[in-house]
Amino acid sequence: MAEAKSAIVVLPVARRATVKRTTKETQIEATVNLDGTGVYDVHTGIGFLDHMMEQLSRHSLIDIHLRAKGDLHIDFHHTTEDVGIALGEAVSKALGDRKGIVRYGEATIPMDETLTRVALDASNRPYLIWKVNFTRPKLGDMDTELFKEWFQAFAQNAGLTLHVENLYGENNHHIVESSFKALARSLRASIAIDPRKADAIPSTKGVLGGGSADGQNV
Ligand SMILES: [Mn+2]
Repeated sequence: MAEAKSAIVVLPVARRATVKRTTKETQIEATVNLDGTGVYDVHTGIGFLDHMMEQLSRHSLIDIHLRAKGDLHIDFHHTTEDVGIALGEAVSKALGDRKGIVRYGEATIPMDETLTRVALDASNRPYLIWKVNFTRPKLGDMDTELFKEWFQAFAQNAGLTLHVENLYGENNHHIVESSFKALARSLRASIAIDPRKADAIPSTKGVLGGGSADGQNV
């Protein structure tokens, strides 16, 4: 009779985090599971923002539970920005010391007539390049100028060098949605655990973030 083989199953450390953030302008609770399946439950009070957060979850495979109550009677600015902050903080917290991650990600996403490219470095060195222009002031009830605010807040708090460029496109809904989808796919690639280097910090410096003043050795 053959000897039973024993399988050693190494369970990965759960890369999950919850962030609660309360100011005079907004109350937000964001929970992420970086190793999810793209399950989401999102209510921000802004329909279009919900739609984008759902796309982000679906295409990054990050499970996102998000509740936001903001001062929408003023406008959508505080809620949009603070959702970006809270979600970014949750992603950064869940990444921990970022050990084992692939670190870089990129995606070029078509949506009918539109093409948008994102390249990112999940190195904990926040920076946003935003080359996205809109020809309409609003999508639904949302000011299109607020999308840059969300990306800025998310990049800053998630610790991403994030470059977003709309290469071409006409439909403003497609332009913004392809930006979020390209972010999602880039994020998915960059935060994946690299099976060949799962124990290593992906930097010759041995640590990610807080780089030297000249930006070298990262
Ligand atoms: Mn859509």
